[in-house]
Amino acid sequence: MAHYKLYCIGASGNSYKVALYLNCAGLDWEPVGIDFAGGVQRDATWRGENNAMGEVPVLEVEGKRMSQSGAILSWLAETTGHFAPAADERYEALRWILFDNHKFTNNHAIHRFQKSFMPEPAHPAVLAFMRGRAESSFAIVDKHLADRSFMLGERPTIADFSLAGYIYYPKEETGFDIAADYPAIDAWRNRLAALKGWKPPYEMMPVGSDLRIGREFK
Ligand SMILES: N[C@@H](CCC(=O)N[C@@H](CS)C(=O)NCC(=O)O)C(=O)O
Repeated sequence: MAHYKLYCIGASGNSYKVALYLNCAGLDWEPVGIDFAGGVQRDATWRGENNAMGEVPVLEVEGKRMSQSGAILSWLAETTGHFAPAADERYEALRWILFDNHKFTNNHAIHRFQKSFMPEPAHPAVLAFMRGRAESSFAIVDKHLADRSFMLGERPTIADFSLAGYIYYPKEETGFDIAADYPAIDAWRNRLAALKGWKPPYEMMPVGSDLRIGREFK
């Protein structure tokens, strides 16, 4: 049995942040799928045993389970040393991880879900609102990356893994053409994709139920 078990599904970019870190760090881990489309994460027993917040990713190590990709990445960096920010970069890493969770990942992920995974098409005004929010956070990150290789400078850290959650899903699924519209994000994601251990999300986590069957999401 692997040392780290990651409860996840292939379509979960929040899970991919942790999966990508574990693989690029060369750690002994395995993905464990959950029946997300069947709604297991809403079940009281699942929440009691895994995550009271009803979300993946959940990382299990030595019998302990933890959630929130930003907290998991911070803990992994602290306990393994891989991709850890330097002591004087820790709050800068936290600052970008918070921005990522609140805006960069969140708007992109919700827009993708509404666009591609709902049983009924979302109202165009809802999609346009989410798209505008995502575009604005993309522009901020694109500008930031225009004159540096990675989020904190010249080497990859957990901040990069956090922001990388959704940037490799197919453009037909996300509705964003990063290669065409955000050149600095595109160059950055290619630098990350050159790391040993990189794989795209559905190959990294070929587990769990498929979101595309289109069950209700609450
Ligand atoms: N901020 C959380 C977000 C986790 C999250 O939203 N996970 C989604 C899958 S990508 C989920 O489990 N959603 C279930 C729900 O919201 O009910 C993290 O970074 O771990």
